[in-house]
Amino acid sequence: MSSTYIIVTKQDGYAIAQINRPDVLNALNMALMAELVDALETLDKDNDVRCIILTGNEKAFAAGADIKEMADASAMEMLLRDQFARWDRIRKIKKPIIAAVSGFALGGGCEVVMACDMVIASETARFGQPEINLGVMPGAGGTQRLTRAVGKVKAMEMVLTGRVISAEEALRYGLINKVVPIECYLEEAKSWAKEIASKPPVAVRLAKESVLKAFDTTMEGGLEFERKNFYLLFASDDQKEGMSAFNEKRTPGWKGK
Ligand code: DAK
Repeated sequence: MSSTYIIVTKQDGYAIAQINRPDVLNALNMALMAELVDALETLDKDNDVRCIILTGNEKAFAAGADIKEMADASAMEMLLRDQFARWDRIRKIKKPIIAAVSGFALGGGCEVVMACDMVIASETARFGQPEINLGVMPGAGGTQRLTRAVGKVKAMEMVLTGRVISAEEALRYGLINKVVPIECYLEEAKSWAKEIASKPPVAVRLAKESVLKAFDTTMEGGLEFERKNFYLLFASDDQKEGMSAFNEKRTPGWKGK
């Protein structure tokens, strides 16, 4: 199911979707974004896949939306192209997505990373929202998700100055989960994906949904949502199996329902 710009491989219960437009540091043009979202949605429906790794190459995860494609557009063209509606579909993916980042994750690239659920980075990874230097500002979550991840003052610094931060700094600010040497970042992401793929899939799905709910609801609404998902899991075979296996001191065998 690989396409022009996205290479998909599957193994051990997870899939890797690799952004592949290396000549322009994986700049995200419309065709690439369409293929990326299609690939993620296909993997979301694939029963053999329980976790998705999204990655680029060693030099770039993605250096942003394609500036050449946007440069001459009018506001009306930007609105009517509706190219960015696709970006919203990434956050509807139900399976966990791990971003494995090396090199540049800038502008739209950083925003795609922030739409993922966890982030493993190589020591060479660089994160930033440099849109201010182009006369614009972030448009796909860079003012909202970044602020929630790193807090107001750091988000202001990054968005208003366009300053790029290192992997170590991103770790310190809670933007990413782990930094590893460049030789290991994909292997590390694979080991996380394999671990998540070994968990009961329905519980993983509802747990992801519940954590994401924290971003767009009140505490009371979120707790209510969490509790209902918790109760719902008692309708799954996997809950019966998980708790029986614990009591019988054996490894559970998940059915995924
Ligand atoms: N777009 C198009 N081409 C790009 C690009 C980009 N974002 N980034 C790099 N390239 C191309 C370069 O033009 C160059 O192509 P050639 O000249 O060889 O044809 C090639 O990639 C290699 O780049 P450099 O020669 O510049 O490589 P360096 O190592 O010297 O520099 C760099 C790497 C990452 C520092 C530099 O390339 C750079 O500053 N790139 C631009 C980074 C940037 O400003 N990114 C933000 C773009 S704006 C929205 C959703 C998303 C967005 C907006 C709205 N909505 C939902 C509403 C997103 C906006 C953006 O991301």
